[in-house]
Amino acid sequence: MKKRLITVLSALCVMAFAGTALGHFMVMYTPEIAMEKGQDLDMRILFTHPAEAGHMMDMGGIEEFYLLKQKGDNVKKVDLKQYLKKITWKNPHASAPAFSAVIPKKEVRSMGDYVFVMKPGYYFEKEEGVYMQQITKVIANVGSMPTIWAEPAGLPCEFVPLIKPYGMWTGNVFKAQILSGGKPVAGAEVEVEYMSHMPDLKANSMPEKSSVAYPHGSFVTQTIFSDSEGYITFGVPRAGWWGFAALGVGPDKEYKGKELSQDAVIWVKAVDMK
Ligand SMILES: [Cu+2]
Repeated sequence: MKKRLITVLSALCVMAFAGTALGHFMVMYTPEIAMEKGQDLDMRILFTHPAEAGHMMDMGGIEEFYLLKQKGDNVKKVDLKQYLKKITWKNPHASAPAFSAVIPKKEVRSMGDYVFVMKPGYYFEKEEGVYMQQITKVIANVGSMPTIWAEPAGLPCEFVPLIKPYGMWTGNVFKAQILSGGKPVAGAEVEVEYMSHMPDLKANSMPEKSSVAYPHGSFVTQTIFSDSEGYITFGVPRAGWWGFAALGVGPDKEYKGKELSQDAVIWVKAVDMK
């Protein structure tokens, strides 16, 4: 009897927690992350609900935007803030301030991995009375030579992949460890969404039509948890872009006297085997 009550209560807790800020994703997008040669990378940074081309949020500017790449035995950090341009991103029923950036070829020329990191400002979610900040990572590769993709980037919180996030087939299992302050986070709640409305970089918008028919709301934002050592596993059912957001795992818990959800986000891309 006692046991059952605890189960019910913990289920309610999980549900209440899941209700906070469901399906928000910082999106850092460029069409191709597995490149043969270095090239200009056309990027967009926006804050939305990508599975629905839904509601958009003002991310509160960008605090940090840089890439990490291997140079000799060291990892070199290249600041990319100079390339940011303010834009307005328009979804069918919402729009918000966002950013574009063309990262010139000279920054992504040599073979190896490029870890892009973006730390936005703070977004205040009025309904919940909490601030949100999603520290976002996307890993690209030039020339098929792997370098630093599996290394922690030293972020306040982050996903460290255990499978090349730019070299995944449809049906592969995405595995990653969630770190906060460099330490694994057990039992972290992770939301997973599919980019079912592909960003249109010319129009700076997402199309109205979804590429997925969702049979029930539960499929729009899937929820998984990290295990006791901070690992997540997720079988990737479809080609395209998949976003993972570990909620409230970051070390900062408060901003301007209000609760802060400092989240880790990573985007990965799967390709069909032909
Ligand atoms: Cu929202």
